[in-house]
Amino acid sequence: MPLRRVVVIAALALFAPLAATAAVSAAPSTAPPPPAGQQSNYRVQGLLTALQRSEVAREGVDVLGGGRDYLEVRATAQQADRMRASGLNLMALPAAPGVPATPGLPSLAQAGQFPLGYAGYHTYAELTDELKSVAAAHPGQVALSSYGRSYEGRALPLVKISDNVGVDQNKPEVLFTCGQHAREHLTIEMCLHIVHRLAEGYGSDPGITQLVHSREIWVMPMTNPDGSEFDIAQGSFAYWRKNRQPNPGTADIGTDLNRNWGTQWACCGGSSSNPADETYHGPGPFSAPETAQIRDFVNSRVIGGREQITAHIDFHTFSELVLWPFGFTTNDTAPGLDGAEARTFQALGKAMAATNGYTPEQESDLYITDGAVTDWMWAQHHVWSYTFEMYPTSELQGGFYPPDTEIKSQTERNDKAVDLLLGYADCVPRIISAPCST
Ligand code: 0X9
Ligand code: ZN
Repeated sequence: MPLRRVVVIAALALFAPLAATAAVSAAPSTAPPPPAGQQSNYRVQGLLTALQRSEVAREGVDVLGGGRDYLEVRATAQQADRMRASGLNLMALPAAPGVPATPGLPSLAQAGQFPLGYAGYHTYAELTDELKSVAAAHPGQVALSSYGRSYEGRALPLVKISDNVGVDQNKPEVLFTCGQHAREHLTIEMCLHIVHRLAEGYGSDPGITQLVHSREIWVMPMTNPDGSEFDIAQGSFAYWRKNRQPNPGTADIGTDLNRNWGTQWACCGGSSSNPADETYHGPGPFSAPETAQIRDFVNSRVIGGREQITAHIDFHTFSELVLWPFGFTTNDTAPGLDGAEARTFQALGKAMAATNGYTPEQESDLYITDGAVTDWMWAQHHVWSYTFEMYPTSELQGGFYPPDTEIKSQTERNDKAVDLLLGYADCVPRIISAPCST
């Protein structure tokens, strides 16, 4: 019990620093746009197996999204030529709106703001302001704090939602994380939508009231704020994915946060050791402050030897998928993930996908990843951890940059899936009538 108290007080104490740093952290990255210069988008068609898709992902090209028989990639002309020469079927795709075909083109948007047609998306400052308002409007249910600071010093926002939010109660805890990848702005809106919906539904919607009453819910709405801000720093989108941590000895910036986690880090060809690549895994596990501090927070929720967080969704875009561990192996089971656990992951994954129309599959069915968050959450803490790849399914529908008119429908689209995860959080194996385990 004393330990629980300490954790709550520590979290609440960080509220003030977040408020205080909102203005300071408005200092944006002023670096020039990344050398995305000669890159274009392509659909690589006829990739029928996970092995084929994993091989393309290992080419060093920037994988944007994909499905059962294709990947969409961002590649230089030379990379495209090489892929075509190796027999791959490439179709050129138009750039998403708001993304200048030629870097350096004047942009209609103000630096540091979203371009025309995207004003409904939230910058870091807009997000933190809005979170403060929600917390102020619902002081009994919503608490805003910070779980640390990004590489560039921005406070990393943390929202707790529960019926008696100031007290650490003994209830199943659920975590939602958004924005590990900078350019996936729709995911920030997803986490913000979760906060609004749970805060505003409490006391009026019986289902939400019950969920907020019976759970402690943590939301990390912008886990890579330096990257998210950099992506809009020039007034048009930069296609930025990684964090903004320099790589000593190179001119290359950034680590792919979703390759930097400590389970099977860099094990299996599902990430890159080249700092220039989009899937650079960093010099070591948790080398990025942004992943290390999520790890520390999740570790801090071990109370009495038991991880309090039981379920987790890490939101990404795009491809409309519900994915579960492991990503580092194409086997359904592995040491630490037995048959009943795999069936549980599948059952809840499929049930959630049935509510939003996404495709459910194991992470590695898309392509192999190592050092991804969901593998760590499960292997380290037995958190039932899912990746959602949100709208759309293709660059042709805007890729990472759908217009803001899509925000409402595409975030609401996940309401039932979010509720299902919250509802099962006390005993996820119940979904296959298996005993509740740790
Ligand atoms: O590559 C990723 O980290 C995620 N896709 S994204 O386009 N948003 O970057 C997918 C992670 C899920 N894991 C696997 N597909 N193995
Ligand atoms: Zn992503």
